[in-house]
Amino acid sequence: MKLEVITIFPDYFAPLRLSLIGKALDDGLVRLLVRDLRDFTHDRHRTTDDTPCGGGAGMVMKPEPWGEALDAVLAEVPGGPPPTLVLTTPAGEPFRQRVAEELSRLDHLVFACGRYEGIDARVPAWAATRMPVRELSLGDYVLNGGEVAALAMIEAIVRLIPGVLGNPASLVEESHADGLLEYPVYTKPPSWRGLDVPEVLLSGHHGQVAAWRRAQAEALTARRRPDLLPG
Ligand code: JD8
Repeated sequence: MKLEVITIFPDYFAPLRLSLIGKALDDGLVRLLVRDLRDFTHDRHRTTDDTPCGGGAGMVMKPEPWGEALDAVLAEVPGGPPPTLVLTTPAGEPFRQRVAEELSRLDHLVFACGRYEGIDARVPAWAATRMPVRELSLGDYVLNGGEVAALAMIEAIVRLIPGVLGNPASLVEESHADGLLEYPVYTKPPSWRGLDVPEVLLSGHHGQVAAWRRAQAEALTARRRPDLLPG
């Protein structure tokens, strides 16, 4: 996967060079290019925002720098299939595990990270004439910009790419992977501060362990996230 990010805060994405995502980069499973939006401005102050049309508080991101940045992205895939543009926004479609799975199968993703009151609405409108556009929200709360959301989405997406995680089997039982929350996990010691590991997990009966874990996941989901259960 070729992964591009366009932002006025490129340093936000330095953490992607760490841990598993960093290894995926080193292994060539993912190629990352972080573009500074200010490189696509032409004034002395490298301005990326302006006052909102119609009035109101705050500033809006100008369309021109975004247009030039996206032109630069497209110039690198002449005649080839265009990337999918992911625009993070609180007004977006909810980013869920199934969206992460869908995006993890694409060859080229570009994340547009806005700031201020958001990006001029003509940017996604124009971009949609040149490439698929997904406007996605990390959750129902307000952040100061799109970078944190993009980081979370990128981690959720990249970890699903074959070869990134050492043990792909671990993807199967994860929370939300099978529509349920994850069962509680334990390790040694068998007793800690008067709290014991459930006996079944020490029994060596794999079938009983699997049944206990499924029951725990179902009970936890019913208690904390009944909305995830069918019917
Ligand atoms: C992109 C600018 C800040 C948002 C005025 C605060 C996603 N789940 C999410 N919450 N917030 C965002 C998000 C916030 C952003 C931008 C994403 C660009 N802001 C704006 C509107 C109100 N400020 C997000 N994904």
